[in-house]
Amino acid sequence: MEKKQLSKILDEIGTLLEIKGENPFKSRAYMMGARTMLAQSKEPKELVASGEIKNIKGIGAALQDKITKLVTTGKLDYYDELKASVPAGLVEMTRIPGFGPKKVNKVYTALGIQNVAELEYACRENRLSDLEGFGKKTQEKILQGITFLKQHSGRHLFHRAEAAAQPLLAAIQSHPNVIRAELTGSLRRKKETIKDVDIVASAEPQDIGEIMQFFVSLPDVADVVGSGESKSTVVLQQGISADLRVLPDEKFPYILHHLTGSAEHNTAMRGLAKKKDMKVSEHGLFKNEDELIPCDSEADIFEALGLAYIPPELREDNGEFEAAAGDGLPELVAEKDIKGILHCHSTFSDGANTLEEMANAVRAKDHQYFGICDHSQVVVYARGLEPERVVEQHALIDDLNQQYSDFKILKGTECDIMNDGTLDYADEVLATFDFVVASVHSNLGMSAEDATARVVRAIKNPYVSILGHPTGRLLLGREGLPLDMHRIIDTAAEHSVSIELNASPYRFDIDWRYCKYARDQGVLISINPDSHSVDGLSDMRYGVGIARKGWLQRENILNALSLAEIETFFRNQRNR
Ligand code: DGT
Ligand code: CA
Ligand code: ZN
Repeated sequence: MEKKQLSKILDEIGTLLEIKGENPFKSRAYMMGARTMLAQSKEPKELVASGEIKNIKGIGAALQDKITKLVTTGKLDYYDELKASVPAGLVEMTRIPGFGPKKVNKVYTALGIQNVAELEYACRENRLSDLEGFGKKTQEKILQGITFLKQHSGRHLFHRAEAAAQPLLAAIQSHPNVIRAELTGSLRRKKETIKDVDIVASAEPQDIGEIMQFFVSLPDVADVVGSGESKSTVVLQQGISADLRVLPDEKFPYILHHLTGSAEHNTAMRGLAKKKDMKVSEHGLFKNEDELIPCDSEADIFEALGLAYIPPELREDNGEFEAAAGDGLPELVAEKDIKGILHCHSTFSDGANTLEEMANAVRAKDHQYFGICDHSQVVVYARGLEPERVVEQHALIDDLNQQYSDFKILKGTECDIMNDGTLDYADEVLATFDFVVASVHSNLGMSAEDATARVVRAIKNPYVSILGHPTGRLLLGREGLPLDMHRIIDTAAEHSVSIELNASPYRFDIDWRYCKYARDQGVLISINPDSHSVDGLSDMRYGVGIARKGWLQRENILNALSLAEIETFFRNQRNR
C-alpha cells in the first residue's frame, strides 16, 4: 500500500470517528497520522519493515498497529467495520465545502439528515436556522457548497438546467445571423431531470461557422469539449453540458423533432412512417425512398403523417400517436387555468414568510384562494403546530379573511401520516380545518407492502382531502416510499381523495408517469408548490409543466376549481 492511499484511509477513519461523535482526540490522532505519514520521505512499507514506524513522532501504538496491518495485508477490519457502521450519505456530506464531520454529526443526530439531498432540502425548508451553531448564513453557505458539489456529477434537476439553458438560447436567438433556434431534448420535453442541454439553430450555410464561434465564446461557457462544423459541445459555468447544432433552415423542423425525442418517441414515429411508406429521420421526411416532403414546421411533419401536432411534453411513446391519429390529444392544462394555491408553509411552522405575506403574494397572482398547510405537531424539526397553535392560526385567518372580499385563506394542514397510517391530529382537531393534506415525512425505508398499507389507510381517513407528495422522494437524492401507485390511485378514486403533484423541482411527486392513470380513474390532481417562502410560489410553473407531461387537462386539476367549487368539493369529501 502506497503512502497516498494509506494516508487517505487514515484520514477517512478520522472523519468517520468524528461523524460518529467519538472522542475528538481519537479522530484527530488519525487525521494527524494521515498527514504525518504523507510527509515521510520513505514509503510506509519500508518504515514498517525497518521498524522505524515505532519512532515517528505522532504515531502512537494503536496507529502503528493499524498501519502495520494495512501495509502488510492491505486490509483493516477496524476500518471496514467503522465504514459499515456509518451511512454512506454522511460521508458524502463531508465533501460539501465548509461542511465538516462535526456539522454532519449535528444535522444527523438533531434532524436525522442522512445525505446531501436531504440536507439541501432541509436548508431550503429553513430547518437549519434554529439549530445550535447554525443559522441563516450557514444555510446559505451549505447551499452554495452543494451547488458546487453537484456541478461535478451526472444529471441535473429541471429548474437548474432550464435556468442555465435559457440565457444561452436567448443569446443564440439574438445573434443577427440566426434564423431560428429552440431548446430540444429532455428540456423541451420537460423531463424531471436533465443530462444535458440540446439546442438547435438554423442559418445560411456560410454563417454557420461564425455562429459556432460565437457560441463557444459565450461568457457562460466554462470549457469547450468539442467544436465541429455544425455541432459544438461545451460545459457551462453551472457544470452542465450543452450541445448546439446549426443547420440550413430547410432542415430545421426535422432536426428539431429528432433532437427533441424522446428516443422511444422517435422509434415509434419511424415505425409509423414506414407503415405509410415514408421514412423519417433527422435528415427529413421522405416518400418514394428519397423524395423529401417539404415541411416548414414540426406541425407539417406530423400532418404529413396524418397526425395532429403532438406537444413536446407528450413525446414519450406513451400513447401519443394513437391519440394524435384521432382527436384524442388532451388540451393540456396551462398556468392560466390555476385558480388558487394550496399546501404552502408560513412562519407558523418552517416557512420563511408570514401567513399574511404568503396570502398576499398568492392574491397578487389574481388567485381566488390560498390554502395554508403548516406542519403538524409530530414534525418537531419543522416546528409543527400543536393544537393550541392551530387555534391561534385559525383566529388569525378569520381576521385576515375579514379584509378580503375577492379572496379567501383556506384553513389547511400538512398533517403527518404516522407509521401505522393514522394521522398526527385527533379527529376533533382535523375537523377544524377546511381541508387536510396528509403526507409521509418519516420512515421512508418501509417495504412496498407496508408502505402501501400505510398510505391506503391514510387515504381512507374521512378527513383527508389530498394525499401530499405520495412517495416523499427527492429527485437525484432519495427514492421515497416504494408504493404500489395503482393501488394508491384506485383507493384515492374510491374515496374521492385528490393526489398532490408536488411542484417543487426537488420532488415532482406524484410522478408524471402515473398522472394519466389517475386521470382515467377520475382522481383530481392538486398542483401544489409546497413552498416555504413567497419566492417558492413560482414553482407552480414547473408543476404545471409536469402535469402537462402527465396528459392532464384543466378539468383534472383540483386547484383549477373556483373558490366556491373547491369549498364544495372539500365539504362533500367529509361526507363520504
Ligand atoms: P437527457 O438524457 O436528459 O439528455 O435526455 P435527451 O432526451 O435530451 O437525450 P439526449 O441528449 O441523449 O439526445 C437528444 C435526443 O436525440 C433524444 O431525445 C432523441 C435523439 N436520440 C438520441 N439517441 C437516440 C437513439 O438512440 N435513437 C433515436 N431514435 N433517437 C435518439
Ligand atoms: Ca439532452
Ligand atoms: Zn411535506
